[in-house]
Amino acid sequence: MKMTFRWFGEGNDPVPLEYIRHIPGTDGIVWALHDIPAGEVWPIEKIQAVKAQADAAGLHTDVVESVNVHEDIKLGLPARDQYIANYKETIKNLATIGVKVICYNFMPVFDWLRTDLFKELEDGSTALFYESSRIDNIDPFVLVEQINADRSMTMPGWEPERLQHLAKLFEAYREVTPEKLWDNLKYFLDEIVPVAAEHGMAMAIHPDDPPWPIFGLPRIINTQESLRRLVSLHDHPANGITLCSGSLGANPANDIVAMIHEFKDRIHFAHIRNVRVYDNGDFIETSHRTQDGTVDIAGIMKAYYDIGFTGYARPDHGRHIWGEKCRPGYGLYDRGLGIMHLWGLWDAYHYADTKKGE
Ligand code: DNO
Repeated sequence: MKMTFRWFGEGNDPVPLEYIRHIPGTDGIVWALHDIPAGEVWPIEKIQAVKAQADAAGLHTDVVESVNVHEDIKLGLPARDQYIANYKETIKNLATIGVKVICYNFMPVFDWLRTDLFKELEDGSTALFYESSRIDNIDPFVLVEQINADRSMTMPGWEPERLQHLAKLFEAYREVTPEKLWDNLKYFLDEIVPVAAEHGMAMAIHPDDPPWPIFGLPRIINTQESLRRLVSLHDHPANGITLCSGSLGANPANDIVAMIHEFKDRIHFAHIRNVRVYDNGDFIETSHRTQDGTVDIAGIMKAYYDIGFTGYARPDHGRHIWGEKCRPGYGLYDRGLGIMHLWGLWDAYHYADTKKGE
């Protein structure tokens, strides 16, 4: 397992790059050019600038999260061919610095969604929270207006420059059934996976977060069965998965340990975090420690250990602790603690294993 840490870039992330090196067993950053809009080619000079910064801090840049997929590709519109051509150019440019994994998602309109970014936990720290009743039965057209009026409600996917397009997008997605979205995903993968493979890279789809449809939009990557369909859609090792235990874990019916065993050859990137799911379907993100949430982190680490996982991993959203001012979910402290919990489990399994028979 190769441990990494997500970093949003100079001026965009308050975590100093060199601090990441202080976290034991952590060798690389997970990065992106966050200022390049989805669909545009990532320029080589900008890619190389990030690589130079990471090199100076002694960290690798093997994993990109995310090269976002333009909505026209997800919608299957004629303009998708140009956006797919641009995606291929980006892959070629990323190959110049030896990128190995590209994480992306195929969630219409939105990426991850929460209703509260700083919900207080019983220990006084705060964390990302999802309150079902605030999302279920919401009319997205009304919500666009509300957010237009109150920018403090902005969430990923609701960036001011996108807001005016949201109503149009919802309109366009009325035509897109889940089956149509699968077709559009296949079209994308058939074009992209061979190019990624040719450049020594793997594509790794991130599951839907939360793992169910929201605002009436189709969402298709959120169960073991859907991951099975995904890998068979374009049957090549470079058509892979970012297995996110926190996203999938918000649905207690998802057996993540079983997924690790079934998709072991296709998991190129592991996002590992805990979440506490309440009886009414609400969920809050907790520390990574197994006992603090409802996701079996110890079992998940055992599964990764047992399959001899050699892919990339990262801790995922952390709580906001010790007064840290950080991007929601992406502070240094709790993610650093998270890594130590994950390595602690891994090392203990390894120790128990190597002692066997001695
Ligand atoms: C949230 C992240 C997601 C993820 C994308 C991958 O914190 O896990 O935003 O980066 O879904 O494309």
